[in-house]
Amino acid sequence: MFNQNNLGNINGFELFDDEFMESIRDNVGSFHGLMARYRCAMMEVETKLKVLNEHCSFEYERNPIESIKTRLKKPRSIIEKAKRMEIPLTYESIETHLADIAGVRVICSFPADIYQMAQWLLEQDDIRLVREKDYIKHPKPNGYRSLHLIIEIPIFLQNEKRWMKVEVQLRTIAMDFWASLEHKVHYKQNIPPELEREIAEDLIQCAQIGAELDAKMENIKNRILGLENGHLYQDL
Ligand code: 0O2
Repeated sequence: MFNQNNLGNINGFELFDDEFMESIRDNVGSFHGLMARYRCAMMEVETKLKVLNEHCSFEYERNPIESIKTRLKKPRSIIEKAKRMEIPLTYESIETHLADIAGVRVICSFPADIYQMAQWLLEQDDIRLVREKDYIKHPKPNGYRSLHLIIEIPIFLQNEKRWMKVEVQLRTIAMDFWASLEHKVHYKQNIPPELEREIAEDLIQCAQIGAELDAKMENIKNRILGLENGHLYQDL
């Protein structure tokens, strides 16, 4: 049986991926309802970011955001993550424990823009910060850089207000370039083991080059705009 509070009714669910996927199909209405709520939350966050970008456009004559991408985690990825986390396969538990079902990726022009956009977003009174991971100040060992925010945002339905979690990833173009290509390499299956280590080292080096590029471009921008400390927005 597959209902609102029971995604699979499966004991030892690790053995029953296909059965689980089947049960999603059998109770597709509830699953679509959940995904629709995440989609609404993503739209709300995307709109807020577009408003901030538009604000900068008339206030400062520049756009700090290059592009925004949104994605909903696929059912299979949701199950795999739930399995890894060893949480029950119920809607309630998935909503509570999985923070990245709805993802918004924000590509900014410069590192300073990332922190400014994040600050302005988090200052809004209908946004709650759940968790922040700063992989820019503290890159992952493989070189990955991005600012991750898990936020909660309310969506208003017919008769209720629901707080939904959304993962916001903020990156520069250089960080996104690296992450996109690393993702492809990472998921390529046929890398010989003797090459793995070499490739990992090269990827770290590429990430460092990306970080230098970001710093240099930011410095050029600051010099052109005559910003001694880089705080374009300080007089707002
Ligand atoms: P997809 O398809 O991009 O969404 P947590 O969620 O806090 O329990 P988790 O999942 O490790 O723990 O979260 P974290 O560290 O914040 O990273 C989650 C997402 O960041 C990933 O989502 C990627 O999008 C991105 N990411 C993190 N590390 C790397 C990395 O080393 N390389 C690349 N290319 N991306 C990374 P998913 O779900 O893995 O994939």
